[in-house]
Amino acid sequence: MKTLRLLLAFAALVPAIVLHLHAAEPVRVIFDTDMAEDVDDVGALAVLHALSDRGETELLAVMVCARNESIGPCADAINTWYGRPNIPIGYQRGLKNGYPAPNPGGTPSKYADKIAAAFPHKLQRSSDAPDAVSLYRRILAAQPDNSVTVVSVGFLNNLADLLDSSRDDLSPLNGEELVKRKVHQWVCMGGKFPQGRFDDGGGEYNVMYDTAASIRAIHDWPTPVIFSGFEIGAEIKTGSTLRNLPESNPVRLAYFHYTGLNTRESWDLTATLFAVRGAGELWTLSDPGFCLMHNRVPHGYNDWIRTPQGRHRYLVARKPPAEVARILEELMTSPPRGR
Ligand SMILES: [Ca+2]
Repeated sequence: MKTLRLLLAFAALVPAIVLHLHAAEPVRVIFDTDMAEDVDDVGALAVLHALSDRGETELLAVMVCARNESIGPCADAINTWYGRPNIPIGYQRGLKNGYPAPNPGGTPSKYADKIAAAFPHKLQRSSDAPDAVSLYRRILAAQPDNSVTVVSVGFLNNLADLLDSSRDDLSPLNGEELVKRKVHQWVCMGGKFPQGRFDDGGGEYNVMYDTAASIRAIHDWPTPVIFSGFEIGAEIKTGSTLRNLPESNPVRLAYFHYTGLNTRESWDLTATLFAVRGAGELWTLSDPGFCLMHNRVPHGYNDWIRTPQGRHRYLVARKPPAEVARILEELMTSPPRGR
């Protein structure tokens, strides 16, 4: 009898649980990418579009943090191909020291200009796009409080510049206040955990070049930061199943020019998947701590300090890399809804 009562009580709860699952709001994401030297940015953007098609996320904007006139058009072409031609794109104006530095020509890319040349889009040059900081401010100001997830998969110059921004016509709040009000969390593909240096003493790519920007963004970010460190994406290899897709797919073309359609590490895809779906069964989160950036000439590196007061955590692998890879491959090869 007791069992029956329990069963009846559970049955009464089921509609509420189902309703709750269906009522889950899409995660509002701003995607901040270099999309130049490596190709996993393209895979990550494909994952975001696939998750948008499933109603799990809403892509509010793409911000470009590297210096390269083809990245904006490339991202615009991919967004357009996925049926979202009006996603705003912002372009950096404050990059001090990207890869390879010093290089006035910007970060080279094996694919960005080719994607832009092959697929329809509106934006002709990255620098035709609005300043990323202004676009951040405009979008954040219009969003509900504590609702936005920032996913960065490149250098941290845009985020540092956002924190440095002053009140203006877009918002009466300065950058730090605006982030604190609107950003639920920042998911950062960057750093290496818990040991931040490689054997040669160097740091992780995204945080090491514009070290001053990394220091400002990471140390002063006023809401929780979750790092998907180098070690997470490095184990997860994706991209080879793109060879089964038609050549008319821009994600396939980008990987073709970068890897020859062999696999590539999945740093940016992993951060993006986590940003939308959370840790789920795939990862656990570290204890809280503080990601301390060291400013070493010419490039910096990160360190990890465990402290219960910390606003930072990093992902820890839980499932085998191949299992995560299967999920990512399925998303990055999904055709756009309606195509
Ligand atoms: Ca990247």
